Amino acid sequence: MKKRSVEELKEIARDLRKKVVTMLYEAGSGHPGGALSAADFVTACYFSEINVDPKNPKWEERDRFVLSKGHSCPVLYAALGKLGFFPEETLHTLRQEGSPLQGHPNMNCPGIEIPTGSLGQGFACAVGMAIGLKMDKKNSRVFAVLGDGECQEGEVWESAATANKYKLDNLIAFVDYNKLQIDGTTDEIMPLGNISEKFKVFGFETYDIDGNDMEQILDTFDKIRAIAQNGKPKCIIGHTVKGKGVSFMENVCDWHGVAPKKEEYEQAMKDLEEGF
Ligand SMILES: Cc1ncc(C[n+]2csc(CCOP(=O)(O)OP(=O)(O)O)c2C)c(N)n1
Repeated sequence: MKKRSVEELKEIARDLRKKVVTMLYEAGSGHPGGALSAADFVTACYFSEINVDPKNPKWEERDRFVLSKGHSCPVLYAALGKLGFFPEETLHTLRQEGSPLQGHPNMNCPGIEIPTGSLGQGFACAVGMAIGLKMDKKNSRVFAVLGDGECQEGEVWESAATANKYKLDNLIAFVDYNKLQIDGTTDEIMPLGNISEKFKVFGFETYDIDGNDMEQILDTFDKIRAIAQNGKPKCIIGHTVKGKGVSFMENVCDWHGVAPKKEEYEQAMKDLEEGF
């Protein structure tokens, strides 16, 4: 993996965000909020931490990345395109019939490990992958991104218990804790209590960080690598902002699953280019 500076990674995250907004604008539909909140973690994974080979997506020794909150896939597509898993022009085909880039990820897209979108299932698959890698005595790791709303699913906790049982220290979960879901705050819809403590009692090593802070994400990866084989799965609780980087989308629930119209698109690109 090429060594990149924090500044370079922040620039990549900004580029991914611009691509997300552009893809959704062109498609006329999709989910901006959770894609923008997860952009820094996705960047840190793909451009600094995980081992993948865009020219050989099925390389056996690769790390696995599972976007369990599959609706946020535009940011994953933007990362995969930038890395060369497929031509970047493909990003313009988001959600079109026949495109590998569907509204939720599927296996027609190079680099996608498992179809996701039904919340909870991706994490269960990630746990299964981590078990499989252990059985095969591989050193690869599995990174899984979950939403906080997704953590209301029972399957998440069945999977967490399984990760504990099988001592999956090769599993790194990231909860994109942006405090919002489709139509309200997670606290209003179904309070989660202390997510960090919950994962801890399920046997995870936990890390509470600002999930939009590149330095903190990289620092956490360093900490995780330092205790890589301690027999415990890891969970990063990344406190994030839904819609991060776009002034009128930040912390606004209505931007969960709506594409920007022309003027909104132009404003969003200006915000991402110049800051606000
Ligand atoms: C099993 C299941 N139930 C319901 C949905 C519909 N759904 C799609 S996104 C979403 C909200 C998810 O909230 P969160 O996990 O916090 O995602 P984020 O805020 O990061 O976008 C829901 C309920 C689904 N995809 N799967």
